[in-house]
Amino acid sequence: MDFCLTEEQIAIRDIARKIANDLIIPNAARYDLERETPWPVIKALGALGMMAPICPEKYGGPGLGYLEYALIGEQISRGCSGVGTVVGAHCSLGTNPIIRYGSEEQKVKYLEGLSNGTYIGAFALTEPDAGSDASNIRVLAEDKGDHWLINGEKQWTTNGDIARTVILFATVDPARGLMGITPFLIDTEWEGFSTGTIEKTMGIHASHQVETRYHDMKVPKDSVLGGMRNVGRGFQIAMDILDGARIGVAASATGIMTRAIEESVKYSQQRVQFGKSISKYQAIQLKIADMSMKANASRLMCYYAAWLKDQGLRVTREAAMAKCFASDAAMWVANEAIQIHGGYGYSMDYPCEKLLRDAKIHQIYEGTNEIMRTVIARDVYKRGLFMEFEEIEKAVTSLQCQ
Ligand code: COS
Repeated sequence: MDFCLTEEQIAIRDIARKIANDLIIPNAARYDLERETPWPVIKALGALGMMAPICPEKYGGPGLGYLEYALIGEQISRGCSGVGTVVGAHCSLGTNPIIRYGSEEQKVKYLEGLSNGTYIGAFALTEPDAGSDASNIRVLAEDKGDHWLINGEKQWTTNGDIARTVILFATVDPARGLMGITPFLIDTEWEGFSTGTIEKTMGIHASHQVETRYHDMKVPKDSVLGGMRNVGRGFQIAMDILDGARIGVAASATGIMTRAIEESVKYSQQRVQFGKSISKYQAIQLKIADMSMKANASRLMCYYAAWLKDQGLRVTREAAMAKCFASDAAMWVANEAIQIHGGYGYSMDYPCEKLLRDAKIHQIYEGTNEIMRTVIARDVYKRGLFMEFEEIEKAVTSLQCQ
């Protein structure tokens, strides 16, 4: 067991940390207030290949793994998790499906632009009646022989208004249920695509969630992600992609906690009450200790899930655990940070109230934490709790032997 990051991983984390300090933190309050898309950050990350670290070198990316993605995502969200959501949705939901399932033509056409931030990617799964019940999709893709005709609307599409590509999940036949769901790679420049207004969300204002609309949209036959063999495989593909995205949510929540602790340590050392710095009081120290424990546990769970994914293993349980634990912890930690700051914590002049507003969505998006607990419990019933270590060991050994 080796918990050390490599020199390269440390360097990547430190570059992301510097971008957060220099470019994100000084502008985060404005992004929040103005609901502004953080283009300068996207540009800077894109120039370093950090918009999609998991994109293979062959297609213009840096060819890194999920661990590096988590290291970067954590730092970005430490700066502002609205920015973290733009990047996370783009990378793990918008780009990863093309990397994992796209055809060679689709990869060649879009991955380089997605990796360097010229293109932004989005993922459209959710509909009014298909939220947690992701299989209940109504957007219809009719096979018209030489093309598909797509009609319907998606909700809550993060990056929908700035995206060049959308991974759209539609049904080719509602009667086929789960087996009709099909992934499409939609170019938003194609006719028939439009977006609705930006949702007035509680937090993560730098990222936009919009309705994406597909109206009499004629799309080429080969716009099925990965080609015709994936007709009817959309649900499995969406679930697989969400496993990876949940690692990103855990990383983002960990970044929120890190920032909350940094701010709380700084403030408590400066704030003097009853003749001494409040950091000298046990009431504050106990909070700092509990906040740090939760952040560390979350970080370990996140990196572990990322490491497993980089071994090529299915991480459904581990990603759900990391996402659920870290997002619940982030809510708790951000709340404690406000408490340490007292009245100032409640003020928009300090970063803590934003951390709490931003933390909340982490318990909801990429699957609610109720769904995460369902996924975890089902897996424990199916495979047992301690089986996993043996299974992982066997799987990793067999991968190493290949
Ligand atoms: N990876 C790969 N395949 C998966 C998978 C995963 N993580 N999870 C499920 N599948 C596949 C399997 O093939 C499964 O068949 P088997 O039973 O043979 O393995 C099939 O999909 C059906 O899965 P399941 O029976 O678990 O589906 P359910 O409808 O019962 O439950 C839940 C699915 C509720 C867990 C799922 O709908 C879900 O995660 N919902 C939340 C959706 C979400 O996160 N929405 C937010 C999107 S924000 S962009």
